Amino acid sequence: MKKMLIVTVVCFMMGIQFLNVEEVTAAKKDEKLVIHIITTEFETETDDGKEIEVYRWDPGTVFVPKGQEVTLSFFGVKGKEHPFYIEGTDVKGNVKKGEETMINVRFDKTGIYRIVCTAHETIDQNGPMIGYIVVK
Ligand SMILES: [Cu+2]
Repeated sequence: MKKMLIVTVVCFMMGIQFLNVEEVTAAKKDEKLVIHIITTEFETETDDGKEIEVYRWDPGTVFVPKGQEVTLSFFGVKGKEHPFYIEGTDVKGNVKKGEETMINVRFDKTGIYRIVCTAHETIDQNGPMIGYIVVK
């Protein structure tokens, strides 16, 4: 039991170590940061037998450093296609199943920018398929 605890603590500390390495790598200004986002889908059935589903960006929230050019890589996994725009910018695109859509962006102002899929924007449209880019 004591051994298990020690192993757990060591694994936890190594996890923290890896996290630090990750942050240092991502913070390098001369390297292009690529942020990967996929399209996914959740399905379930309510108690009265109604099937409901929602399309999502995954991850639903990403963090981008202000003033740094980053590449957003969207890969279509679930759903035929997802036309989208990024609020507060002129960025528009479309993500199709099995295809990767790459977009280079730079945000010069801090804030929260929403990635809105126009096909699944609301609950009625099997959404909300809205992601959040946090620029800090
Ligand atoms: Cu969509």
